[in-house]
Amino acid sequence: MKLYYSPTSPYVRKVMILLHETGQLGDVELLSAQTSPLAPADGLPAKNPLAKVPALERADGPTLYDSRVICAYLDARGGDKLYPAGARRWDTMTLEATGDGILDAALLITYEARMRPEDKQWPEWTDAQWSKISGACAALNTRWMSHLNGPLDMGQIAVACALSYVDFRHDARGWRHGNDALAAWYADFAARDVMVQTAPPVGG
Ligand SMILES: N[C@@H](CCC(=O)N[C@@H](CS)C(=O)NCC(=O)O)C(=O)O
Repeated sequence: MKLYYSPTSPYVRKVMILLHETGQLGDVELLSAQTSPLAPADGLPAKNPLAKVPALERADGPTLYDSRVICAYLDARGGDKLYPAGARRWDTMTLEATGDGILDAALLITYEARMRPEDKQWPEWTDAQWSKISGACAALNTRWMSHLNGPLDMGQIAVACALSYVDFRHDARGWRHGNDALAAWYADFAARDVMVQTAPPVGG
């Protein structure tokens, strides 16, 4: 399999952590694809019509895209380790969607600041994206701590990748404020070997 990859993409990082945790790292070749909405990576749109990473090219089927699809596929291939069975499965998937939603809002803020000409930027819209992130952090802090402190699953990995990305690009906004339990959980989770090994490059 070939994974269209960027070392700074938090969505790619979800896939990399799953590959580590399920022992499948050696089954995937990494293909570097630096892509952005204004400059899609060469060859990527032919694999993923949305021109986004991650995308997973398979020998025995069409290319998969969207990190949630790729993670679910690779977890099934690797022995069903990170999406539990039963009622906890739906909680895990909702938690993963929460992490991805934080990422979607955070990435939009990044793109607004980096790609939109300065005179066309709209602070109210950026603040509205931030309120999704702060609302999601508050919900995690008040309603999800028991799940976050349970056995490792894809929901926790997605949330950790999201919080790490918020630190990476939007540290100054201070997501930890008022979210002590979540901040303490994240400090422990971020110290795991797999999180350290997949961290985005400094200055990336
Ligand atoms: N929902 C997608 C989002 C992927 C995504 O937005 N990736 C970013 C890199 S972090 C990208 O490829 N952006 C290029 C673009 O939006 O054109 C997923 O979970 O895989």
